[in-house]
Amino acid sequence: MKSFPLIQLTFLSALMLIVGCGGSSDNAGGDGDAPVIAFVQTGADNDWRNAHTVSVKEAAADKGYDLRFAEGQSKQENQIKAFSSFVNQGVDAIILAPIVETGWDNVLEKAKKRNIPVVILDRKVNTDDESLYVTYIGADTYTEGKKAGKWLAEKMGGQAKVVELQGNPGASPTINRFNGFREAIADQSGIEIIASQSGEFRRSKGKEVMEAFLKKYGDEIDAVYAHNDDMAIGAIQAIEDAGMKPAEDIVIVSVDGVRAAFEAMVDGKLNCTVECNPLQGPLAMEAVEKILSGQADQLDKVTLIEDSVFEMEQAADVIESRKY
Ligand code: GYE
Repeated sequence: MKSFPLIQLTFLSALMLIVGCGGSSDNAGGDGDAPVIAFVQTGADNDWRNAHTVSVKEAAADKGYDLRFAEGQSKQENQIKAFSSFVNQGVDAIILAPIVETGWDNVLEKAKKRNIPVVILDRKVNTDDESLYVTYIGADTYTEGKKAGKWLAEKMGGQAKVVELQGNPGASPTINRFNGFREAIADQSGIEIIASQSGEFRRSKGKEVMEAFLKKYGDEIDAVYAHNDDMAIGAIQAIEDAGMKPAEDIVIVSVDGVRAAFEAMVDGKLNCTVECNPLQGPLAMEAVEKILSGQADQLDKVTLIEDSVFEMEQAADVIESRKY
């Protein structure tokens, strides 16, 4: 019997795990003739991301596409492996939600050589060669950061010591929400960001970082700006564990607008969330449909989705109508 070194087997099984059929056959409505569309997702680390994945899978099923799904478990190298594997399979199109902005040129070139069109979804790629993808569709994360900054400056009457929980380093929403917020408070000399660190867009990490901030700065902290709701919810737990009242002793603003954030607002624990709609599947599949029918030139290079701001006071009235 032929034996494989253990390391190679581990690598192979890891690859099979992330590129495996999980998510394809259960949702895809395609038969043998259906276009095969690959979706390379970042991971599954928060409520927003899971709603995003479901939206893409459902939209593919609605179009009758055969969707092949892979997620990178929050690691770019996993995404690159999955992407390359889909190129080798010769799929009809690839949708990529890139975990970080840079480092994509090689695999995108590989897809271009095989004439496989690529749609960039949700997060941006940073490349000098824009011909490497057909179109980008995602939220306007810079404006989201600005909205959060403007809301907070007003709420605090222009005076506050703020701690910031950032998303994954190098991810476009992290960069944009960081910069957009700063632009909004640029003329507010009384709003001071005293600490800023990554909570990786995850609840547990948001809690951990907030605990460290509270240890270091204690009741000096007036407000939290979290780049997503999951980290804000982690921060709420840390604030409560420290014997303080979230949303009262420390004002909290975050981004996404997931159901758990609305629940926290209804409970009086979160002050504000800037919406970021994860239901991007239908837009992505419409783009794919145009590309496959030879109408790629009708697509804008960039489509930004604009969203609203929700405050605690409105939460009870709108929570039932929330779709994610
Ligand atoms: O805010 C966050 C997710 O890329 C816009 O990524 C998205 C962000 C979203 O992990 O919750």
